Amino acid sequence: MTERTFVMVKPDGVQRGLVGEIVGRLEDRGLKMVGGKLMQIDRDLAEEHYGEHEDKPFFDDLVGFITSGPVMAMVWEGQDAVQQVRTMMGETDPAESAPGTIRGDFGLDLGRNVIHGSDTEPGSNEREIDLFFDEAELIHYERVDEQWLYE
Ligand code: DAT
Ligand code: MG
Repeated sequence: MTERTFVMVKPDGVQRGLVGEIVGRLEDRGLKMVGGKLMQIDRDLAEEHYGEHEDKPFFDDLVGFITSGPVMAMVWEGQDAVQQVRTMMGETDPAESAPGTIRGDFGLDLGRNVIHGSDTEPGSNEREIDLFFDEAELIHYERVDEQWLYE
């Protein structure tokens, strides 16, 4: 099923110069970027984005971290995009993520795990996309290799 997912290179990933590497991996896989912007998240947006975690002990640190510097917010589209990006990201904790995954290749610490991707809970992807992007910011186009990516 063709679907969209929200992906964000977190402040650690931006500061470490990993935006290009991460975009490249998603592009190489065949996923299509349909929206993207470098942005500084404010506290309100951070708290809403991570609302499911508001009662967790790490919530304040998480909000502090995600607002600590620019992030690269993106929307990616493709077949089973939500699950495929989650698989490419690895586990939440980089220490438990396999080599070859983004978190397994570029992180060591749970609180500095480089990338966010929507989870597979139905509706999570669209909720996050709506939170960060206006519909007009999402571009509809075909990539020239799509006929070779999909049967
Ligand atoms: P994910 O980012 O893999 O979807 P999540 O939604 O459970 O993971 O948590 C959101 C972020 O919060 C995660 O990327 C890192 C941080 N986090 C999660 N669990 C944590 C914990 N036990 N201690 C500290 N930070 C945590
Ligand atoms: Mg999550």
